[in-house]
Amino acid sequence: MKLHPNYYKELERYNAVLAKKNRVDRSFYNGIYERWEDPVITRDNIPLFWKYDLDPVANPFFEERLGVNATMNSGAIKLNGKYCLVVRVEGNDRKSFFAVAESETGVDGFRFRDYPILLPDTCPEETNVYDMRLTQHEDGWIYGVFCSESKDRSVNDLSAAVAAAGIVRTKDLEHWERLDNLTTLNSPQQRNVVLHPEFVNGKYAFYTRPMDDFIDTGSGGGIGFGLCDDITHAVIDEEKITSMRRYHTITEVKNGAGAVPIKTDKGWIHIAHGVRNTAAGLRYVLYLFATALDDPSRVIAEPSGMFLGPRGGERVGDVSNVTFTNGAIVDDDGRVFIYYASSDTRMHVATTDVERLKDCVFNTPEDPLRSVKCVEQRCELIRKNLEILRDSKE
Ligand code: M1P
Repeated sequence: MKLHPNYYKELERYNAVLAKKNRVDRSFYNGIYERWEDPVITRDNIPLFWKYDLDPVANPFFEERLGVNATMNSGAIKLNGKYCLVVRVEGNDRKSFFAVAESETGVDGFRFRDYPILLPDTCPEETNVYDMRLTQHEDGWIYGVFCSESKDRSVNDLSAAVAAAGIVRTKDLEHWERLDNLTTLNSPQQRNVVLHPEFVNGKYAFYTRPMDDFIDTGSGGGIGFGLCDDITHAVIDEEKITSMRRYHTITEVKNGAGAVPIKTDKGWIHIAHGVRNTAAGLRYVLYLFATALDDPSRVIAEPSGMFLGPRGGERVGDVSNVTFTNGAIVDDDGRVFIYYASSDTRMHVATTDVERLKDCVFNTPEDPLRSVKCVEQRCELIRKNLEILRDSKE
């Protein structure tokens, strides 16, 4: 069958996107990580056959029938030698779904598998799903924990919603078993829930985000932590707070766990997101903290301020001024690929290694929480450096 001529034009464009080599952005330096010139996944990575009806009789003008608006917040693991992202794909209809995209390099050439993930339809009330965290657990399964959103029918408000943590598991990112949603007895809503990769005291351990409401975390003090016995019917009866929200910091309005924590000899490194309010709306940035190896809920290092925030074109998108991560991959040689979305629109990568991350987490000073103390902190650094500079000239 002869296809519409525009199909071949669009296919050429799609192939060029997938073939384009990404390069480190040399205009940026902070010593901690590299940024890359191009996003790793945009809606241009979506196969044409997901969007167009290729039948020239049914679609004589070669019009998009099921468009895709955004590709963002992706879980990440390395599987069978490939860098795999479970991408949050948002259709033009506003509903999100999950799809696996794979790359040989981790920084470019991300190709979606032929079909998106069709989750077992076990929750009739569920309207939307998004932001899957992928955990390669020591029990041998790969778990996906995601936000399962339903309409809140308890109030007379069309946009009121309830967020819960959905749980699936797989061995190959192809066949998925849906488990019960997580129940947290003391928190009515949950989002940004992450499964810890190891058992803690013989139990499954989750990082949670206690919330009073769908948007506001309300009295929720920060990122929670709780244990459960049975992952197939996960119930957490007690959440304790690990990384706390603090006044006049990047976490003042909310925070949430991001990538699955990275195990190092000095502690678990967490890459989370913090949210503050501004006159232009909420601003989401990434930040780091570390917890103890013998108790992954106990914070042992809290470097000051943001780790990564939106920059240049990253600042603009469907929800502007946002960077958000829910996936990172650590290679056997210690290289770390931090996948982050900008402004709820596209996916990027920042690359570093475990040694640099450790150095950043454990040697960046803490936030002294008041301007005058911050100036003292900076003056101390300046004094020391001016001495070093003087000495270097002698
Ligand atoms: O729009 C920014 C982010 O908002 C939510 O994060 P949080 O629950 O911390 O407010 C999430 O819905 C996330 O998907 C989104 O990127």
